[in-house]
Amino acid sequence: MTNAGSSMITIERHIFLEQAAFPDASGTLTQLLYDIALAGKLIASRTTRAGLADILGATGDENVQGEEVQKLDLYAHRTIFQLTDHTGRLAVMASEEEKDIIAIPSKYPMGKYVLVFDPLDGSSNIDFNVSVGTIFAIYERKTESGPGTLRDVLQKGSDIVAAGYLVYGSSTMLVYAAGNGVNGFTLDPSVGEFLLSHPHIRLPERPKYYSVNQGYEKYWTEGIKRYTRWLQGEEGATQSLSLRYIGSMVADVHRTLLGGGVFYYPADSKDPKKPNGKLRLLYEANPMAFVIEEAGGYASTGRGAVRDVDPEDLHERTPLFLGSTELVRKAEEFIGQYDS
Ligand code: P6P
Repeated sequence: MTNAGSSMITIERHIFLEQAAFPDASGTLTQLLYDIALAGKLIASRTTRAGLADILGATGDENVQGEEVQKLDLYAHRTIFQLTDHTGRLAVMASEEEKDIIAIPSKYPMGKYVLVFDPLDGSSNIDFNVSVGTIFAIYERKTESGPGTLRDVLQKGSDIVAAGYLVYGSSTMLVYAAGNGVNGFTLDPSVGEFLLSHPHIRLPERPKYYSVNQGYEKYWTEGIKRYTRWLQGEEGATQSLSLRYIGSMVADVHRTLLGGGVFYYPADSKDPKKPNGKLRLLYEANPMAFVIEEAGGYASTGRGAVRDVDPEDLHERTPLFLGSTELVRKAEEFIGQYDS
């Protein structure tokens, strides 16, 4: 008789097995990843019912980005905070929804890790039933002890210990990397377990899609315009890719990871207040860059590796090109050649 479920690997079992690859692991990172998986289950339970409850629509508040805060944004932010603030695994947190760093309440023990997250990215799409997601990255603290500081949070993407995302769509998936490759888990809502569904994800050799908001083309530099035409098969290209753009970063990056190609949000001249484009370095670009590079791809600002950027501000933005290495390097070539 087959051992029922022998091929069924839960995320708990997978993270535990992964931990074995790191002999000096204390298990704290393992526990932190469990915490995030649980937060994902709770957020998923709300996003999949968003159309039913009165949770749709905004709270009328504004977040630090000056963006209308959707109720789900707030729920996701609070869920992640409440599941992680007391565990003794973290020294400090940072969230898209909070202007400053988030201290661990003094009544709780300090930990050695730092968690930065975008609790619900793509939230402007919630009311249209478009996939949205949670993005996270984990670092080791830089300061020795006591409450974590801004210095512990403003770390380069090259110092990431683990990162990943949850995508709340036709199914709920958790995709993460911790230095030993990328693995994807699909939530089985009937049992409330994330099951390993996409082991050892690698970017496909043959790219299929390019992903950018072409509505902003008139605001692009010459280099970006020529790069985009190259992706479409002009400018001496040897391939022509199809355009796919959802406008929800987690969904666009997830498709790029599984289908190959390139996702980019370049700097544009549309908004003088956003000379570096729209995406946030700390909790959008760097975590996704880590995952893509763990899967064999590359992530760039257009001038160099995005994970080499030294952050100066919690909410600083960066131009971002990520996906198949060859395609991202080509973006750097066009920008270097045409955008002095
Ligand atoms: P645009 C969603 O608001 C978001 O922050 C990302 O998820 C997404 O990639 C981007 O903005 C879409 O921005 O300007 O194309 O609508």
